[in-house]
Amino acid sequence: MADVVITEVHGKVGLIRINRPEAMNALNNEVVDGITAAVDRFEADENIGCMVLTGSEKAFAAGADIGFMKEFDYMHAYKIDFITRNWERLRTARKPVIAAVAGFALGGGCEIAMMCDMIFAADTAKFGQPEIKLGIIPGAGGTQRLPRAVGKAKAMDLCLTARMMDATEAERAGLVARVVPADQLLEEALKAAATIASYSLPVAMMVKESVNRAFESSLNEGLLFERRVFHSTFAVQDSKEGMSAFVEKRKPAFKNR
Ligand code: DAK
Repeated sequence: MADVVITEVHGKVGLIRINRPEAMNALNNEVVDGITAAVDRFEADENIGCMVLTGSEKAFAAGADIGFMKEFDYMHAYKIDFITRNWERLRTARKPVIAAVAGFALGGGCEIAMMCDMIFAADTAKFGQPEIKLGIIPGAGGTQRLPRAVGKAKAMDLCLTARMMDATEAERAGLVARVVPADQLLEEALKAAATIASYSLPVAMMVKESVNRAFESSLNEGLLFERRVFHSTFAVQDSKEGMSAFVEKRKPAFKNR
């Protein structure tokens, strides 16, 4: 049987691909555990500076595997801590992660994309939280991350009507960082990831941590956090290298120190 999650290394970028074409990349435990293992591996690999999570041309992921989920009862979901038990690894990744989305990103597919640091969308991408059609609610972060990304009005619209949003609307609404032609999606995502990976890794991690703080604290606390982290960059050798290289009109040679 083919691996449901495939990993590749492209220079300093770790690529993670969901690979269940027969089920529109629907997410089951095997897929989520596979993503977790891939993130663990790339986080531990000193050579990797950024990750890209992608699916297929047709589907990034069409949500949770409905066949697997329909057998659940409340006590089982509670006891195994369904979703929480293996879902959070992407959120806790310290290296930046780009979601490269083509085709359907529905339910858990949209939610897993939103756990990444930014989303690049092919012009074929379609985002949605259609759980209400199944008699459930978005339960893997959708009711919390979607309003933060697109505002309450559009989040309510998507979660309550179950309609899909195309890439243009998603970019306009702030869910998506860039929209690119479908045949250039992976290339663009890998290129951006390579750019990120060319910088000092600890500094890229500090940027990510600081931007994320904007969603988890008041402006005052967030600014204080940012300022302290900024001060600490003067203790990073790579900041000396970056500024010296600029002044000396040469390319910096970052050492991740
Ligand atoms: N689960 C299982 N199979 C799926 C699937 C899904 N979510 N989505 C598609 N498939 C299968 C179809 O059954 C079909 O299989 P065959 O009949 O060929 O055997 C095949 O993929 C192709 O699908 P369609 O024939 O339906 O293709 P269309 O182009 O007509 O439509 C579609 C594509 C994506 C619009 C449609 O398939 C669709 O609406 N899919 C369901 C979308 C949805 O409701 N998703 C679930 C939302 S609930 C979790 C993490 C998160 C969550 C739960 C657990 N874990 C950590 C495990 C979150 C919950 C949700 O996502």
